[in-house]
Amino acid sequence: MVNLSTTIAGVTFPSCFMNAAGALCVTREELEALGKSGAGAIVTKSMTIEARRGNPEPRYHGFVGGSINSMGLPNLGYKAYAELIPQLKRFGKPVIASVAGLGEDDFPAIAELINAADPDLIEVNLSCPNIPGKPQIGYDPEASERLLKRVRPKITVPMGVKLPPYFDPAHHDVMGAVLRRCGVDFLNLINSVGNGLVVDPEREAVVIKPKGGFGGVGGRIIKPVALANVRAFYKFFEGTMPIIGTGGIVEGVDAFEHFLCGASAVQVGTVLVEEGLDVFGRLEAETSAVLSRKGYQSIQECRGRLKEL
Ligand code: RRO
Repeated sequence: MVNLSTTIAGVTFPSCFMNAAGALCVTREELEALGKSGAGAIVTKSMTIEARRGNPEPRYHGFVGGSINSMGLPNLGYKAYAELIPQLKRFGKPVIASVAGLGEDDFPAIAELINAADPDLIEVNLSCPNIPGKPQIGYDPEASERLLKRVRPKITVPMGVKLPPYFDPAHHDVMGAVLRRCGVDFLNLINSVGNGLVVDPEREAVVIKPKGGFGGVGGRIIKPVALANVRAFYKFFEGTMPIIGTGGIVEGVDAFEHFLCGASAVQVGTVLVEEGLDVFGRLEAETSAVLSRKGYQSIQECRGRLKEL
């Protein structure tokens, strides 16, 4: 029997598969549905101080190979999630609260109140690509360090950081050093590949409305970028940093590739939105079959074991 349970920063997850922040996790109803589903955790939408309706529609578009979104942080506001968290914990699986903000002062304020609601883990989102006029914090190492040093003392549960994709080893090294100095407990790699552009040649038009059609790209086509970031940070921290792999997981074998690169758990965004909550059962069955065919009995056994030539 293959064991698909896993541990991130000392917290045990009954299954390694969970929703990525943003995917079917904004409202109470969606979060409760995740609680009842086969997901190994409930991850909230990234939250801001005030409730937000988000960007104008259309703001999500699925296509063969992936998706593009510019949701613009639609969420209920942090106070609503703080009230919901104790109820969500009754589903008997970890609750991960995703904390965002529209400015640097928002993050510590939200982190403090959300930490008091006692989620199992908190993920600090440094990588939303879709707020007009606000660059992704994760691409500014000094701003990231400043912010994480303010947030760190407010959080007593394991604190993770969700990063944007980096495309050069120098950037992995700079950000790795920042994360080490800031006492980060786990990483989530990667957020969507920001500011991509999908074109509909028939209509000769963009496919989403905000930002002239620019948005975060997710799904199957970003898998190599996600795997590279998981691998780079796994190696930077010499296997000691727990990593949630996010990006391009469509089938069980994709999750296996994330584990080989160094992930201990994985999240699904695009495929969850496209397929619905039954995706968790399918991915579990497929991943069990892959691991068993390869002779592994657990994720821990294959984690990080990617061979180099
Ligand atoms: O809400 C969004 O537009 C959004 C967020 Br906060 C994020 O972190 N990543 C993304 O692809 N979309």
